[in-house]
Amino acid sequence: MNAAPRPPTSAMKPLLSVLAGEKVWPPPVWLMRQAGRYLPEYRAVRAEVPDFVALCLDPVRAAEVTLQPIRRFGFDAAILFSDILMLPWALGHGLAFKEGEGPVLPKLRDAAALDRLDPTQVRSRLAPVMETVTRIRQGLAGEGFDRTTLIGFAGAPFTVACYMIEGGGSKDFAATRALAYADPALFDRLMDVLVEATVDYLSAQVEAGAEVLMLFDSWAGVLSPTLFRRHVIVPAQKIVARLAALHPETPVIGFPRLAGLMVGAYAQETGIAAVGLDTGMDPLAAARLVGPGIAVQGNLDPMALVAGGTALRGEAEAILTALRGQRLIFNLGHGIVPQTPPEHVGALVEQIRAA
Ligand code: 1CP
Repeated sequence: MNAAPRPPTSAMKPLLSVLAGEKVWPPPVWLMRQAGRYLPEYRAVRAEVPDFVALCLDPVRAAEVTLQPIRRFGFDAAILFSDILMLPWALGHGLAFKEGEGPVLPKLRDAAALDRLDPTQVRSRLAPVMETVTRIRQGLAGEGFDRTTLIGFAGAPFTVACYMIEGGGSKDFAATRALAYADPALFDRLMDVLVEATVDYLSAQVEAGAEVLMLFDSWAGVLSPTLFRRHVIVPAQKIVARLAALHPETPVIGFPRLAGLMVGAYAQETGIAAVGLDTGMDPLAAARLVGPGIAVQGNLDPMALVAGGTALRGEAEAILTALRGQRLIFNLGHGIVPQTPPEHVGALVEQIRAA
């Protein structure tokens, strides 16, 4: 067993301090999808590797694009450049990214397809991702980013299952929800496979150098409260408990997007250190539901970042005012969109640092 979680000290990186229970002001700031197509330097690397899966499996380039936004903006966190769908890929499920279409996967609808998944291959097939993690840690230290924390991540089992069952993106994941009601035993078995594989994958990321982990449950909010408990809260509980036993010093941030009122139960019952709020959540009301023991992360509208100017300043100020002096990690309510002007990101970081 490792030592108990360290008490916070001001010598800690700001993000780790907030996650350890300290109130840090101005709040640490990073942005979901901060590496990506809005940056010309990302587009240049992307042009060298047209296949997105190949980019995620290229440790030198993946580490490079992870560091690009840190060099430009000095964010408090770097997030591993990869994708939540690399886990189904590693399970042997198949994955392709089609230009302009997003991800395309085979549709998992029966026990035969589930039985074809091979969890024994996850660590070896994702070894290049672990090498990326190690390279990012070395890059951050080598370039003097001593206050920047490295976040590893995975999709949460329900959101990963959404893409595996639906065969790609969807606006409401109707086939996934229908299957959850029609064949609960099959659905539970898929969730169990994904819980195990996710623990294995995230644990390997910590061993490689990740300091914080984040679970992206982007489609949690399409579920009824009953199914939300069964397929969002319970799997997150299992993953966080297993990781806490393996790596007690590594905090987990959960992002149950569109959870609405369920955010309170999610935050209190899963064992996470911080909860990500999506764009539609009132930060003060959400923080009350979440309770004092858990930090909140969020939740600027990515479209305010596209607009810039007074709209951006006003929206950022509203979050800072609502949670002034609280345990806040400033972020967006969802990922940066490609049309975002990089100067607006710079202006936002300046505003947060002056808060
Ligand atoms: O063309 C390109 O360059 C690919 C665009 C892209 C990028 C930059 C995809 C395809 N994935 C990523 C990277 C990525 N994805 C990261 C890297 C780190 C960072 O934040 O900078 C992370 C954390 C993700 C996570 C991810 N992928 C989520 C969860 C968060 C969210 O945005 O809701 C989801 C749902 C995905 C699936 C995915 N990957 C890519 C696309 C276009 C999609 C969405 C498909 C859809 O449902 O429409």
